[in-house]
Amino acid sequence: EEEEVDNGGIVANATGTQRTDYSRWRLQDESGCQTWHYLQSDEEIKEWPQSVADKYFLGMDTGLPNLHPAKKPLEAAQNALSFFSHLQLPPGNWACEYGGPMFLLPGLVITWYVTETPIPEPYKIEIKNYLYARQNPKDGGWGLHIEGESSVFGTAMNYTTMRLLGASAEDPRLVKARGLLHQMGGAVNGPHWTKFWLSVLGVCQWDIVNPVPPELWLLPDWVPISPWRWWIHMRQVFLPMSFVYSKRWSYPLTDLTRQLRDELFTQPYESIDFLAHRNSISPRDNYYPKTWLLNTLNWVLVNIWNPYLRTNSLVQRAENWVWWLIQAEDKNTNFSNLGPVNGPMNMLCCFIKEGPDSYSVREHRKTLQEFLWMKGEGMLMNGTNGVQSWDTSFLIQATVEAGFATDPKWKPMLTKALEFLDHQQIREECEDQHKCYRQQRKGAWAFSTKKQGYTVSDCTSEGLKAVMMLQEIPGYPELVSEERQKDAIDVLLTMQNASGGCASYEPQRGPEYMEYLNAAEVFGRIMVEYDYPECTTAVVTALSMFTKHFPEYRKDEIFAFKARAVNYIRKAQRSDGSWYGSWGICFTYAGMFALESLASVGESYENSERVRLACKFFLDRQMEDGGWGETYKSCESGEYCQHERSQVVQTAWVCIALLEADYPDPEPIKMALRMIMGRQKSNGEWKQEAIEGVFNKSCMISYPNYKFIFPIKALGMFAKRYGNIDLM
Ligand code: LAN
Repeated sequence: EEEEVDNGGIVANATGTQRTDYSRWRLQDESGCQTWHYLQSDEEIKEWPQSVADKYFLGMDTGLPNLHPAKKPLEAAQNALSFFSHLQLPPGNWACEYGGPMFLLPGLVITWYVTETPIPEPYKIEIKNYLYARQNPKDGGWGLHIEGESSVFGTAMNYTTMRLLGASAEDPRLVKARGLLHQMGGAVNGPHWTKFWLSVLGVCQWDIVNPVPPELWLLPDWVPISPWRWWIHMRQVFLPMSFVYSKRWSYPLTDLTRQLRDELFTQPYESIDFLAHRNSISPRDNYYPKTWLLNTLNWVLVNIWNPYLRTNSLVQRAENWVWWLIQAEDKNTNFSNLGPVNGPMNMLCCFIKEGPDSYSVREHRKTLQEFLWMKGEGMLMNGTNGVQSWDTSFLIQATVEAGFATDPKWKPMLTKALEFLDHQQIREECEDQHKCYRQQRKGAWAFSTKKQGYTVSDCTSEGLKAVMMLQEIPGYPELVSEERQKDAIDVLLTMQNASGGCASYEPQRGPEYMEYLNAAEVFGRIMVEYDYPECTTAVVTALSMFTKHFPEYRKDEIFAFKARAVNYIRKAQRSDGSWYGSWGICFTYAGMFALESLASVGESYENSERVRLACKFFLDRQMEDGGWGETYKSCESGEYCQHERSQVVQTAWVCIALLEADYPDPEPIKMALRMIMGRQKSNGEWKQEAIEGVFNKSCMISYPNYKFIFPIKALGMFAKRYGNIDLM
């Protein structure tokens, strides 16, 4: 293949596919705000050398040395930590690709297009490369997530993205994708969010979009279905979406969008009855079909409410209130926004309301960069603006658990990590906290950064535990004071549901029957908060650890909280001994947490039927090579689905579970750890296997650092219990 050199190191192969020069990419991390930069001049390149972490993320050779082959668990853990320590970033945190969902880039790219935001050439090239790399080879489409089968959502949205980034409709890969899209009935069969984005782009007419009435925000707070009671991700997406819907704002037709009108449908654009397709949806996209209740409500909104009852003054009031809430979200997050869906949408609202060159639009343009990530396949959009606090907390805990924290070799690394958590603890409440329905947050940790600033029950717990674990070791500075630890506890104590369980960002605020109004079609369990064994366990263990240090602080409340929480864990166990996981795949993940909860109140294999049943559930599923492996189908179906190959991460989870349970026979755990050690590379790393995480039952998301964190923890726990014995 002939390669032609362009400026900026961009090359094109014979088929015209371009590629940037990977040695020019750099990840910048300023207090956890991560952005990727493509260096243009030789001078810049000299001044800002590429780090090992950059190279690793880009899939380049890191040059890290081969290590002494591990025979014992702690040797394997040391080797892993040696490798992983090189990936720590200057502020002290770890980072990684946080991809998986395939519906995020389209929202961003459509927003860029309609707000006429210039897209740097290297970004354009590498986003296309990523989407080509993730196109399903079988049928040419894209799914909801990287491992999912092709759907209209994935295919219509990513096809559109490709075209907006300059890919030709005649490119054989796009021809194939279009063929599949037509086979699935075209974009009219997409879910609600496809119809929304394509209407924004001016490729669909707004009649095809099921109602997103901003008026709902005028409901009094006591109404059980008031939006402030919904799961925060849904209400924060609904918010800007309702603003745009209310205005029926569309980008003026361009040559390109005119072409897309021809390409995305199976019949001529002019002949499509958009209103009639409101409820059209392909079976592949219809994970959670709309209920009769929602369909009726939509019918009333379209046929009665909108034409006859929706007065101008009502619309004005609703839009004003919604706009106020959008601004509050922007202000409270410094334009980071809660996530990758409402971020672009909020920017679009600012564009509509304040114009293309307003301060708000310019700020959004900047912060949206923080969602992008470069890897060997190209550029993708992360599920959050990073995994900073979460992964850093876990790494600290695994390292302490393995007994490495007292080793001078790891002290600088761990001190840096502690400094990071110190900086990232949220120190004050939001402005207008109650008016914008925000949960208490002073003392909390977010999943990513303090700037994003959203309390999460388990992120706060894991952050607090990591801090306490290090600070009690002589030689580590006390950075997070007693008072600030108590602030974290104050937040946690607000997070319990009536059931005793804990949810994610807030305690459950609305009734579970709200799920009848789930309009997204592609996701399950999204409308309100639920109980999660994972989150509940994290809070329980944080409270326990805290009580050891400060036995008197809010003693009775903590005691009662824990009792209720563990009771919930007991009740959530299924009759086969398992727990369903909501944020990791799936039973192996939740089981690890649940058994940790039970262990924390003294329930183990020896004294608890429940724990024995849980161990049996796992042992019945151990694979021949000693490992465990379940596929993402477990999350979708609610039944354990064996993977064809065992998985390092899930195997580590089960080892931890069995060790927490004090399972009496070490043999199955040894076998599992041998499998894990056997897969370790000579430089200490493990290679990426199947996807690890999930949200809303149907969408998977990658946690690439788990393949370091959990094996280190499992190996360390084993050595603590059985000694650092030869395993290989
Ligand atoms: C996350 C990521 C982290 C995750 C854990 C901390 C692991 C969990 O225990 C609690 C929930 C939380 C914070 C979580 C919630 C939902 C998120 C933010 C995500 C799975 C990452 C991406 C996802 C978000 C909803 C993606 C955007 C999609 C929409 C449907 C709005």
